[in-house]
Amino acid sequence: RIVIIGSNGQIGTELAIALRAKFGLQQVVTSDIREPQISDPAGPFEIVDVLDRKTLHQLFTKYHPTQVYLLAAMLSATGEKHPRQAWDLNINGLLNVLDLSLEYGVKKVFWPSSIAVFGPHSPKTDTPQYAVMDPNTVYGISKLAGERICEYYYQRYGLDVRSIRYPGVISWKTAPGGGTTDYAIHIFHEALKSNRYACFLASGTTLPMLYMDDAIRGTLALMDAPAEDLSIRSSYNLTGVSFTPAMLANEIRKHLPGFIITYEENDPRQAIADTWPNSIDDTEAQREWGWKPRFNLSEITTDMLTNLKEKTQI
Ligand code: VAH
Repeated sequence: RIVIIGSNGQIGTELAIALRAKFGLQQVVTSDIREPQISDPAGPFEIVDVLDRKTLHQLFTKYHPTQVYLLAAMLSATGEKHPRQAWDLNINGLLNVLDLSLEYGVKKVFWPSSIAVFGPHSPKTDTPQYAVMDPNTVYGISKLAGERICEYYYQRYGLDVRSIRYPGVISWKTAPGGGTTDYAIHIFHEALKSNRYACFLASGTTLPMLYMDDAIRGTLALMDAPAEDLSIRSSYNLTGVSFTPAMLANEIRKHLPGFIITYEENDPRQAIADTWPNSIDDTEAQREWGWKPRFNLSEITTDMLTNLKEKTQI
């Protein structure tokens, strides 16, 4: 059995769909702190608080998972509003899952990191796998610490835990999860609704992004790779395409002429975005497990608008 903890989130939701398509509906157990909103083809679901070791124990005892995907976390913007809760959830949730995965002999564990592990003194362009990392958001600090803990559990205990430093992930199936890159999702909803969008990041803010289809395909490719091929047990750099809000608006305008974007000043998320890389070097992922993105900015824009149009017309 495969268990996904945090299956209601933006990435968890789509990992559940992909893993159920691959392994079968009943082979994948989803779990989150509350019932899911979207009525996904229901496989087994459990209410689980990743900070409550008792219910977590019950989950592992009931299903004896061979793989565990931990997607429960508090993201960058929300984390700055609730720093202690973000640290607690992101770190103690991870430690609980790593400890129980060891105790129950789980074969493989997946845990998401983020480009948020890089900070103001990290190289901005083509940020390499190994670099100065001085994150100054609680989210980024917790993800950097989490990477160190994952590598430790691999080296000290032999736990096969694997991880990806996701850039901003763009998708249409779920609402975004309180991150700094959420503008790149909101913009599509607003464009279709009112043909205008007030962007909380400045027009020239370049950030590395990844389409959800690529993110899911890359995650499954990493999890399928032979363990001996993997040299990185902290977390792999990964990226799709880098762009600015202005570039995205221009792409949207090709589909929705007259689309207007305005820019709000002084949103706290700007200060977060300014500490992150403009672009990422993901050579190791390409070389060690064949990573290659498929969606460029034009294809992301077309796919988002097409699917959101259909979704809102249902
Ligand atoms: C966030 N979407 O904005 C997440 C992600 C790199 C961005 O970590 O916090």
